This record gives sequence, structure tokens and C-alpha cells, in this order.
Amino acid sequence: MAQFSSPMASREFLWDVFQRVDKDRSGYISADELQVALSNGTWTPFNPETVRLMIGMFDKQAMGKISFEDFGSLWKYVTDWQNCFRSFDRDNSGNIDCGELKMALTAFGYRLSDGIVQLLVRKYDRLGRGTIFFDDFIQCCIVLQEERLRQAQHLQEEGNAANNRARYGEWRQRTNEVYSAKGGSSGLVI
Ligand SMILES: [Ca+2]
Repeated sequence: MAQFSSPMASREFLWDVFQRVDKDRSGYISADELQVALSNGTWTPFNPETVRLMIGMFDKQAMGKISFEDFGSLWKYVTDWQNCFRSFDRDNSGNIDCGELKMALTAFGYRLSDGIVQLLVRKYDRLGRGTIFFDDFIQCCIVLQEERLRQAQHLQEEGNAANNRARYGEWRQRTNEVYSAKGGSSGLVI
């Protein structure tokens, strides 16, 4: 994602946007307010699941809403995704088709077959048009990223468990050797 990174907007600019999005002037941006403020390029509402995922990512105080302090990072995140989406929407159709999604995911380091990419398009194509819009593209990428993290963690845990087993085996063998050397019983039961 680094290549899509945008500069941080000025505080004045962010404050202006924040106030316009914070319709009820509560000093926070709720999921509903954020959903209304975001556009997926169609007249349909922005994917509520993507909104929920984004709030969860930037809501530092875990209140389910975004304070002005958190807003800058959220704004940058959305802008970076916008740059990313536009760069992979090669034909400027405003949505991502199978070929474009495959290119995007390959650039992110995934090695997925055409069948899997087609499956992903079907899964995240909320409007049933055979393509993915901005909001669904973000959801698809976040879910894949989370899945990759989960798998990496799982592998690491398995690796740790294997290491622990190996270390335990070594330790046990050494203990037995010590006991044997002392001529005592090596029937140490653990
Ligand atoms: Ca396109």
C-alpha cells in the first residue's frame, strides 16, 4: 500500500471536513455519519461492513465512533484506498472487474488462481454486476489481509509449539542422562 500513500491533509482542512461529516455536532463521527459521507461511486449506500471495519481500526478509545484526533488517520486511509482503487481500475469504469482484481491482489503479494479471484468477485459484488465497487473492494482486501495475518499467526504458533516440543525432548533426554550418570534411577516420570 505504500505506493498509494497520500500526504497528510492540513489540520484546518481536516477540521472543516470533520465538522461537515459530524452532522449532529456531537464532536464525534458515528458509523451512520461516516457511511453517509463516503461514496462508492454509485447511488447505493456505502457498504456498512466496510464502515464498521474502518471505525474499528481508527477508534482508539473503542467507543464505536471517531474523534477529531483519530480523524486524520482515517481520512488518510480512505484517500490511500481511493488512490489504490483508481490505479487498479485500468479502464476507468469506476469498478474493479475480475482481471483488475487479480492484478491488484497479485501486486499485494497474493498468488490466487483465476477461479478464486472469480469467487471473490462473486462474494463481494453486492450489486450483482459482476464487478466490485470501491467500498466492497476495501472490504475484500481487509478480509484477505486479516485472513493472511491469522494464517501467519497460526503458523508461528505451530512453529513455537514444535520448538517447545523439541526443547522439551532435549531437556528430558539431558535430565535422563544426568540421572543415569549418577547411577540413579532414570525413571523420571514427567
Ligand atoms: Ca474497472
